[in-house]
Amino acid sequence: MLRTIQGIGRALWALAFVISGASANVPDTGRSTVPRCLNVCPAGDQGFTVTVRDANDLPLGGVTVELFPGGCPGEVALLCADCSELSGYDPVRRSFVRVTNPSGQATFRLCGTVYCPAGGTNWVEVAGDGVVLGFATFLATDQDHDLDVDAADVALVSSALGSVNHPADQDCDHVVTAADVAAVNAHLGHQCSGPVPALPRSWGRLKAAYR
Ligand SMILES: [Ca+2]
Ligand SMILES: [Ca+2]
Ligand SMILES: [Zn+2]
Repeated sequence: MLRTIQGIGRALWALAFVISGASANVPDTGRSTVPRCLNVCPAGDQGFTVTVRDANDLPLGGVTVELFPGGCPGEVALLCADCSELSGYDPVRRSFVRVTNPSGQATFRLCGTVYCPAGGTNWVEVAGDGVVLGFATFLATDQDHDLDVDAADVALVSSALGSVNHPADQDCDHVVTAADVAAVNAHLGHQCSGPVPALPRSWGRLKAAYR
């Protein structure tokens, strides 16, 4: 009897070791931090950070963070050619990739407009080394997707006031309010800092390249 109990104890200890061994140094969904809003502006002045931690709450460096449009296969990414940061865009998977620093953080400052033509929320799957950490939504200041923020973009948000789960939402509270109008207004005049492709011929090319 005693031997059996000792045997069970050893087995449990071994199991606990295997479980802890499997979870340490592996991204943990509950401990990691994923923003709900993935804000982008053509000027690249909006950023968001994903923080990856393991089951022991330790930050994990060297983890590949991917923003994958799992809920929107038709995602359109219009990216400025001249951005201070490489886009890390994979045109095949239509995803954006960064590697976490020693603090477990991957910060994205994208220049351009990323959106889902079908609309919707939480269509971006955020993963760390293949472990899904959460879901989020790209939100663009450039509402009409011509790579600038002007009065037309502000007007689009104003006309959507009161709408629920609308792409004009900028702060992820799911309702378009005066705060969202103010948020886009704050980026008025922002555009790609490099040459903006001439419309409409290059527009089509650019779309084709990033679709
Ligand atoms: Ca615009
Ligand atoms: Ca809002
Ligand atoms: Zn801006």
